[in-house]
Amino acid sequence: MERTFIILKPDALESKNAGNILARIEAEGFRVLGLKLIQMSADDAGRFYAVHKERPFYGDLCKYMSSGPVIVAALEAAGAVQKWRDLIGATDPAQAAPNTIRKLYAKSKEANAVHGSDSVENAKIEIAFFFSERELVG
Ligand code: RTP
Ligand code: MG
Repeated sequence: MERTFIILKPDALESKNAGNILARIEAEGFRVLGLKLIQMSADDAGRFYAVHKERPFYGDLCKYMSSGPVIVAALEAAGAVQKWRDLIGATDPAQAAPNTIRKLYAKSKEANAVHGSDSVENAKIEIAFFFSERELVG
């Protein structure tokens, strides 16, 4: 079984779609291993998105991701990383396929409802960034 790491971003909580997205996670057959509501500091967001440090949107992204509460979760499924990325759709909701989470709930390319790890390796790093082993079910 594979793990992925996801975030319900500030816009998803602001628009009260967290429940809809969690229901979709269950309906699509993911097992939730860990889940919590947090608010990242700008410093947390900066470290989490360090891979994007040189990108022009990095500063805005860190400010945005620390602007309100988010829900972080570790999910398990067969092929969880790609399964989640297929379910969320393209980064820009205007480009996202019908019925994907970003098509349904994202507001813009930045405020795009959800995050998903882009590889199994990064999923491990991202889960460890937010969760201790004791916070994950076996
Ligand atoms: P994520 O990492 O959040 O799952 O999103 P992603 O792989 O689809 O997109 P990525 O290229 O990794 O970008 C990370 C997040 O940065 C924001 N972004 N803003 N204004 C812009 O042009 C722009 N481009 C990216 C989005 O919030 C994106 O999800
Ligand atoms: Mg990404």
